[in-house]
Amino acid sequence: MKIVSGVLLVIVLLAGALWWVSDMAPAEPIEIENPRVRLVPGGAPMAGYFSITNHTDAPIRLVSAASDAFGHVMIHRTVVTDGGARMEHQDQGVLVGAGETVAFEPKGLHLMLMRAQRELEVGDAVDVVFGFEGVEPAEYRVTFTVVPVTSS
Ligand SMILES: [Cu+2]
Repeated sequence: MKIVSGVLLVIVLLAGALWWVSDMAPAEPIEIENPRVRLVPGGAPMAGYFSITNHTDAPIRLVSAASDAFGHVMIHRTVVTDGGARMEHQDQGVLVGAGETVAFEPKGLHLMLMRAQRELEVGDAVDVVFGFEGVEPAEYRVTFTVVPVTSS
């Protein structure tokens, strides 16, 4: 009898611990990792890369990006065809499924940051405000680091 109640106590404690852990994480519904902008001097457009993880249990959509450091920001995807590579504006935004991660990376999805408002250098920080549908809050401010154009 004593053993049974001891086992029961352990089970109750474990369940409590599991509930506590699942209640703790994740802190943020959206996680953006390794945000970086490849420096291109001379006023040419620059590409921004990062990965985005949706920690909610419903799909979300990245619909906009803006930055005080640039005159215009677009969401692009590089599409490679027989004739070469071209960039397509993602006018429907980018869907991130529940629990999924989408990578913005070279030769794929990227932010196209146009008309830098000041001369940038490697190591500078640039804020980008992302707009989302399907999650609250709908706006996320993310600090990108300016990296050499040769970095991945
Ligand atoms: Cu582009």
